[in-house]
Amino acid sequence: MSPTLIPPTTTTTNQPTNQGLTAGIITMATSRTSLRAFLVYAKSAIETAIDSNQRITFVIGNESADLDSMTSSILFAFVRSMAPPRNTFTNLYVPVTNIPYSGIQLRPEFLALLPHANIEPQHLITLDDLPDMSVIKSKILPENTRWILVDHNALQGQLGKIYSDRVAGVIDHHEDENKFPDDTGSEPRVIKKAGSCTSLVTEYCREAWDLLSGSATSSGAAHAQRDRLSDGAAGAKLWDAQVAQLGLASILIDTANLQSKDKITEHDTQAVEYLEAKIMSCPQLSAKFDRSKFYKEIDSAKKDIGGLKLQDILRKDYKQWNERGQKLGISSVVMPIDFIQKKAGKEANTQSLDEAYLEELRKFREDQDLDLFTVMTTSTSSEGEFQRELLVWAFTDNAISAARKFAADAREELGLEDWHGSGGTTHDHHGEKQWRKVWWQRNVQHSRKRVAPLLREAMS
Ligand SMILES: [Mn+2]
Repeated sequence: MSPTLIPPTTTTTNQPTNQGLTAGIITMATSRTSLRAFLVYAKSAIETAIDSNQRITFVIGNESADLDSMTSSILFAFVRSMAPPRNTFTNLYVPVTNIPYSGIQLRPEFLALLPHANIEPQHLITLDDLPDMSVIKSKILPENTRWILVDHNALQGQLGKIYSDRVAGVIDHHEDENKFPDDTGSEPRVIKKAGSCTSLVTEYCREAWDLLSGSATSSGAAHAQRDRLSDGAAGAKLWDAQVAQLGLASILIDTANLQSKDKITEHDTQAVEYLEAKIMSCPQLSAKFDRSKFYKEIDSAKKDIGGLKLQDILRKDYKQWNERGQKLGISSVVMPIDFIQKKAGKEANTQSLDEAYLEELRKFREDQDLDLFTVMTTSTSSEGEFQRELLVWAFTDNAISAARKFAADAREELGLEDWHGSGGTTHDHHGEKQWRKVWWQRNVQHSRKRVAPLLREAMS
């Protein structure tokens, strides 16, 4: 027999096993498994935790639930569950995508990517797999949980109200909100600048993943020879390569296929190299894998939002904050305002595009009950240049002062330049004072990661 690359308990079936269920604590079998089987198992573990009052560790991404958040949580949970640190709270880490299940359909890039990892939307663990927010506290006791945050560093929303004290670790590339202590014991506290959070997760998991895989990063005749002798090893390589593709997709999307000089860091280039090596050492994938083709496939899926309703486009990549009792919401849209106008005009069946799109934004704002609503667009100009538009709309007196302050304070840093028909005066809407303005944001390196803190600062 060849030296085993994997522990002897390896399961090669696609079915989760129950052997990890022991008295008291839910444990994942240390066996290697496919992502598909892992997710099925992790999902069932939530039910077990509820039914038998057991401990559970969640790995959760941010509320915009973009590709980066989804893959960060999965990559971390997948590797960490198979190589948990000693004396850990639980051996199993359950990755949660921070949206209801219906939100997956709004993310065509998810639908394009998941088959590469041999999973389907229903394998993802979403908020719908947790108890209803009104009863979750009694079904999953806070003291029975631990939360690892990826792609954000403060647990938001209803979950934040109940479980903030139970945050045990974080890996993120947003501004540090200093919400929890420096010492996180055996869990990470990594907050660094990087194009993609998935790059930081990859870096963090690398050592453990290598131990699991033998030396999967190096290829060569010796390995090939050895692998032929072991179906289990070949299976593990495929599973690793599938997960690697998930991670790679996020990093490529976040760095424009490693072309975006403003965003890319050493963490990203190294993570891409590492993940790509995992893909290339899998015989089933290496022959036909082409990074640029892969990037283009996911990127065009992401931009293919023409089939979505405008309200869905606005909530597709959306984040919300409470700042001194005021509610701020920011929608990121991968198409320009011009597209939003035409879309709104079409849906309302009217020629008056300006009124139609403003009406749609107003409706979104009302549904979310916002004081301040911002839309950030990204697009490519006819000359092929990456560009950003920024719309800020204030609906209350406090928000109006904040918006004016933001306009003055952030003008230089963001390179704000008046947009045609840009507004910028207060006006009455059915007796309510409002303020709205649109800019070109010429300093395009600044994403919501920077714009959100600037807006929040102006509100405080
Ligand atoms: Mn991110």
